[in-house]
Amino acid sequence: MSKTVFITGASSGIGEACAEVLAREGYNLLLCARRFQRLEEIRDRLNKQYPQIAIHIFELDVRKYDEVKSKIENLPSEWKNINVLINNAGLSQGLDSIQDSDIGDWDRMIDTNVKGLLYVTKTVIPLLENQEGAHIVNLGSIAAKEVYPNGNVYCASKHAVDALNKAMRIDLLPKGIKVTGINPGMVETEFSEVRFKGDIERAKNVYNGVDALTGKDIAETISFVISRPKHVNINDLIIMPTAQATGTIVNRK
Ligand code: NDP
Ligand code: 8X3
Repeated sequence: MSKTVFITGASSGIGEACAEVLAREGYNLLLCARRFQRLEEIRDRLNKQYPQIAIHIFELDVRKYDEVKSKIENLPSEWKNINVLINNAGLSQGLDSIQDSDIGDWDRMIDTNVKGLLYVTKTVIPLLENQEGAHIVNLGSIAAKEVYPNGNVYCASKHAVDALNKAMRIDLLPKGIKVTGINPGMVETEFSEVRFKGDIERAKNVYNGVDALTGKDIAETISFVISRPKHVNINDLIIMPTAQATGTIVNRK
């Protein structure tokens, strides 16, 4: 029987690419995000390309615990056997010093990247238990491993994900649920547009002269990670563009 992968934040970027790559690999897909219309377009496109898989979509704001709990607990029964959870929903807001940054931006990052990931994980664990290949994949970042100027709260939120990877690996050990942290450098997605609140020019400049990673690069890595034999877990990966050495040291053409 085909395995089911639940991807949060599947409406763009890395999440959308995971849906595409994992559909190609024959997984059934449970997809959520806030932008439902985007999810409908992705579902319709993938249904045409891969008619052999099943796809279920639903609107979800991972920051709202009651919504997370009720929507996941009330999934149709055939969607309650989840093999893999990809905690991908996340964002950065602003790139300012602590003294100059906006408290609303801090709240959105912490609520989404840390609390949202926890809410979804807590709700999905009972559905992962006893499933073949039970696995949680958490999207961290190079910002989980280092801190760069003005990255403060985004870096802190991703450092928290790094700590939670380790904590989940310990706590979920008796349940046999694998936990993997995926930590990319620059991936060209809507990430910078969101960080710079729709300033497209500023967002484009982030990737100027760099062969950045694509969502597909990350998705293919995740596909590899979740297809290892039962006794093998890849704990943690850092994936960078060849032209990027650290969060801020980049060799631009
Ligand atoms: P995108 O902005 O392209 O995608 C982010 C996704 O998260 C969207 O589908 C968005 O959907 C979803 N999302 C955001 N907030 C919420 C929410 N409250 N509830 C549900 N879904 C939400 O960026 P990326 O694909 O690049 O980002 C994906 C993950 O990868 C993030 O965790 C990011 O921190 C991480 N990452 C990104 C890197 C990069 O350089 N791009 C590098 C390292 C890590 P919607 O708006 O429809 O809700
Ligand atoms: C996204 C990568 O370097 O902009 O997590 O923080 S970075």
